[in-house]
Amino acid sequence: MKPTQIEHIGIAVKSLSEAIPFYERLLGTRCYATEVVPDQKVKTAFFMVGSAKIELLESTSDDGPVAKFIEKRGEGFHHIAFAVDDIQGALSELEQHGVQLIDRSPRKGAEGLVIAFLHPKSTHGILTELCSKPKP
Ligand code: CMX
Repeated sequence: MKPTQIEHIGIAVKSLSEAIPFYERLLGTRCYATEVVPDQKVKTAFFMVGSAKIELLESTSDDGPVAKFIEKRGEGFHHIAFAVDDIQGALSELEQHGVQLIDRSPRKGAEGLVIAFLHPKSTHGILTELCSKPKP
């Protein structure tokens, strides 16, 4: 697999309404989109930084992955997402090399992308997301 770029960096926050104005000042740019992703039990907010994005994540449910993460570790760096051309091919290749997949096939993520996660226990501690434009 060869990612084409860092698509985004995910940051878990308790409150988007508090975090968005802070990141708008820090990055000198407006949040250009917010979106609820029901599959992931999160509400997201996006900022462009060069060609990559910062994605703030607020949990929409007490039992969602981001709520559990904040309860255990507090707010902070949550995941890195790489853009790939062929997400299913990348997942198969990684699985063959012993990487533990959270998603064996892609599912719907924010911004119309298809996404899949690799378990942090098999990626040196970093929750890793692959994302790709859906095939027409
Ligand atoms: N980064 C690094 N480690 C993480 C982590 C993260 N984001 N989230 C959990 N972990 C660690 C925990 O600290 C824990 O480690 P220890 O065993 O050493 O304590 C271990 O992984 C297991 O964590 P857990 O709290 O018991 O939670 P689960 O096993 O139930 O779930 C995970 C962990 C990663 C499988 C789950 O959070 C998941 O499926 N994540 C992918 C989906 C997701 O995060 N979606 C939200 C964002 C979506 C978006 O970008 O749109």
